[in-house]
Amino acid sequence: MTDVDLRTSILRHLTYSLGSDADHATQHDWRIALSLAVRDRLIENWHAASRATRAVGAKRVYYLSMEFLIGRLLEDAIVNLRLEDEAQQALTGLGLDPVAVIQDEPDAALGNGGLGRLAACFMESLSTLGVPAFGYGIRYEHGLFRQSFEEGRQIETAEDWLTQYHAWEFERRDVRFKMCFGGEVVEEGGKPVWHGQEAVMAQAYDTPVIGWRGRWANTLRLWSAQPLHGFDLDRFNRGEYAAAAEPEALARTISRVLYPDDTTEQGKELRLKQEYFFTAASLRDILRRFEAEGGALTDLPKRAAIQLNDTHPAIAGPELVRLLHDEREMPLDQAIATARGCLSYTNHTLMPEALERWSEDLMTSLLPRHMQLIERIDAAHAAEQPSRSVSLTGDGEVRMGELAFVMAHKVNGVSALHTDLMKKTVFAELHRLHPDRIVNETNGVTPRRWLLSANPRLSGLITRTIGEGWVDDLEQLERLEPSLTDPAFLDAYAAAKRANKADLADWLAAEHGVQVDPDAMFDVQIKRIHEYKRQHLNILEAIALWRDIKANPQGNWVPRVKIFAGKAAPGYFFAKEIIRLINDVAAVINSDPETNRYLKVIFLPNYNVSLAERLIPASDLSEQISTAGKEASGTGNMKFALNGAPTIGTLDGANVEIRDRVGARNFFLFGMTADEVEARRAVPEHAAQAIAADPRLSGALMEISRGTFSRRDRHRYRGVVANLSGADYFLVCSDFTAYWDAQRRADAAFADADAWRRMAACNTARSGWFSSDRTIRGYMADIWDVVAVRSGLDEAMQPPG
Ligand code: Z57
Repeated sequence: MTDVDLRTSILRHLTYSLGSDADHATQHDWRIALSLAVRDRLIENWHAASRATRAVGAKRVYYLSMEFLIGRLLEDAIVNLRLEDEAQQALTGLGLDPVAVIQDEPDAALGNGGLGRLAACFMESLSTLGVPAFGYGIRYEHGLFRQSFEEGRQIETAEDWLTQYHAWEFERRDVRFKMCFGGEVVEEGGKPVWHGQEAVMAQAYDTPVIGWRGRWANTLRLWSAQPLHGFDLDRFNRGEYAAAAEPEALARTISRVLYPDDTTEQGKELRLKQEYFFTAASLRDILRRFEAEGGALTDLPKRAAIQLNDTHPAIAGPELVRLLHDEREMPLDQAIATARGCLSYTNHTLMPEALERWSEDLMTSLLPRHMQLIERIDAAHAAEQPSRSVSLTGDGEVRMGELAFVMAHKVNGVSALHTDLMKKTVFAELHRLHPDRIVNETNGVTPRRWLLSANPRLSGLITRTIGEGWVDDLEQLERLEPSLTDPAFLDAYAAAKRANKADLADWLAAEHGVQVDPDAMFDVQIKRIHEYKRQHLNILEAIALWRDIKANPQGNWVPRVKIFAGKAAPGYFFAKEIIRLINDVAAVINSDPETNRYLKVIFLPNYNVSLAERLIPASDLSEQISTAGKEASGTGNMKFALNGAPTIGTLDGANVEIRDRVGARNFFLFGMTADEVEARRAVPEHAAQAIAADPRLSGALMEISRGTFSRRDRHRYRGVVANLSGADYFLVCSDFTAYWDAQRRADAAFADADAWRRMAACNTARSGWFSSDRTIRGYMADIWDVVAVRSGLDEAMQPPG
C-alpha cells in the first residue's frame, strides 16, 4: 500500500489489517496501523538491498550478539524515511496526538546496557552506509526486567514486550534449524560423529533495519526456540495435561529471558545453551546462504565477515570448525584457518568477573564434540608457540576470551585506552605471539537516533546553520566552529537547551511529582549501577554539598538537580544498596526547606533507551566518573557531548578521546589515571587516609553512619560505609576531593551563562568523530574487508514514498 498517502494507508490498515474502525480504535490500534503503513514504505527497498547484494556477490557482515538494545522502532523508521511531516499531519488530521502515539510503543529491551546498545547503533550505521549485513541474536520473550522502587529498594518485574502485537517482525517459517545438545561422540567409518540427546528448533524472525533516507535496509534475524515436535496428543488424551505441555515449555525456555547481568558472568547452564543455540543457528544460516550462492568452501572468508560481540558467541570457533571439518570433510588445519579467516572478536571489558569461563565438565556434557575440538584447536595453537605459555583451558575451565582470540583473525578493543590495556594485561601473552591481531575501533553512536530524532530543537538549529549534510557525515559539525562566537547562534543554542529542560521539568512534575527549576544545572548520571561506575561517589558529593549549604544557607550556591537512573543486576547486592541509599538521600534532601532551592536529587525508575532519549537532550552536565582503567569505552558519554552537555569525568575509556577532541577547557577532568589507580591501591589504608584528609568526605560518611537518611534503621548502611572506609577497591575515597573540586569548577563555569553555552556548543561542534558511521568504516577497513554496495544500487532502488 505504497501507492496511497500515509493517511489513507493508516485507515486501510486500521480496517483491513486490524479489523478495527476509526470510531472504536484505541491508541494502540492507531499505533499499529501507523507502524504498518510506515513499514510498507520500507519493504521494497529492503528487498532491493538483498537483491543487489546477491547480484554483485558482495561480501556480507554478520554481527553475532546476545543483545540488541534497540528501543522503539516506529519513530526511527519515520525519521529515517523522512516521513515526520506526513505522519504528523495524518495523525493530527485523525484527531490524534502524534507524540502519544509514538510513545505508546514499548521499548524492545533485548539488552542490558552499552554492549547491546552498541549493537543496535552498529546495525543502523551498517544500513546507512549501505553495507550488506545481518544482525543475529535471540528473540527473548522477556527482555530486561522492569524496575520500580518500594521504599527506595529496587523491585524487578518481568518485561513482556511481546504480549503486544509486534508490527516490525516477520516470522520466517521456512528458516528453521534443529539444534542439539548433550549426547555423545562416537566413531563411525573412522570419523567422530556427534549424536545429540536433546533437540530444539531455532525459528527465525526478521526485522528490517532501515538506514538514513531509507536507501538501504538490512535484516536483524532473531532466533526463537521452539519444540521439535508438536503437542503430545496421546498424553493429553490420557489426562496427563501438564506432561503433555512439558516438552514445549522446556524447549521454549532457551529463548525465554535475557540474563540481567551486565559485565558479570553467572556460569549458568541455560546461558551456555542460549549462547550455543543462537550461534550455531546463525552459522548454519550463513553456510546455507553461502552454499546456495555457490563457491568453494575455502572461499568462505571472501564472502562472510563474522563479528563476535564479546565472547558470548565464542563457541562459533569450534562450531564452524565442526561444520567444515566433521560435516563437510575439510581437513582440520584448513577448517581452522578458514574459520579464522571469517571470525573476529570484540572485547568489551577487562574486569575479571566478566571474562567468560565455562567448566570443562559442563562443556563436555552439553557440547561433547566442541570440547574435543577446543582441545584440537589448543594443540594446534600450542604447536605454533615456542614457550607454550598460553592455553585455552586450565583449572578445569575453558577460557572463552583466549578461545575467541585464537580463532579470530582480528581482535579489537573499544577505545584507545582500553585497547592499550588489553595489550598490556589480559591478552599480553597472546599479543606477543600475534602482534598484528589486536586493533582499536573506538565506539560511536548513531546520530540519527541520538541527535536528529532525540533532539529536534538542536538538530533544527544545526541544519539551519550548516545544512543537513551532518546527519550522515557527522564530522561536518565542525562547520559550526565559526558560529561558536556568534551571539545569535549561541542564543538559539541556549534557547534549545532551555526548552528541552523545561519539557523535562514538566514531565518530572507530571509523571514523578517532583518540582525542579529549569534554570538549575541538570547534572545527570544514567547507566547500569556498578561499583566501578561509582554512583556512590556522586551521592557522597551530594551529601557533602547539602551539608555545606546547610552550614551557610545564605551562600551564593549554584542550583543543581542531580538526576540518576539505572538498573542493578538482581543478584548484585551492593549495587542495590547504592540505589536504596540514593533514594533515601533524595527523600531527606528534597524535603529540606533550607536547601531544596539549591539541591534536588532524583532517581528515576526503569532506565531504558526511551528514557535516555528524553534525558540526554535536557542535560547540562554528564557524569562519567568510573575508576580509571575500568570503563572499556562508554557510549553515553558520547551522546551527552553531542547534545551539548560537557563531561565531568576521569581519564577512562573514551572520555580520554572526547576530551582530546572537545578540548581540555570544555571538560571537567579529575581523578587518578589508570597507572595511579594501580599504585594507590597498594598504599595501605588508602581510604582511611583520604577520609582523614577531607572533612567533607568524613562528614558525609558520618551522616550516613548516624542514620540521617535511614532514621528508623540507623545501621542500614553500615556495610556501605565499611566497604568505603575499608578496602574501597574502586577508590571512591581517594578520588573524592578531586571530584569535589571539579564539581565546584563546574559550578563556577555554569554561573557564567555566556561561557557555559559556548562550552556546551563546543561539545556539539567537536563530537562529530563519535558517530558509529566512523566506527563501522573502521571495522570495514581494518577487520572485515568489505565495501558498501549502495552506489551500485541507486538505479535498482525506488525512492521511498
Ligand atoms: C557491557 O555493556 C559492556 C561490557 C561488557 O563486558 C558487558 Br558483558 C556488557 C560495555 C562496557 O562496560 C562499556 O564501557 C562499553 O562502552 C560498552 O560495553 C560497549 O563497548
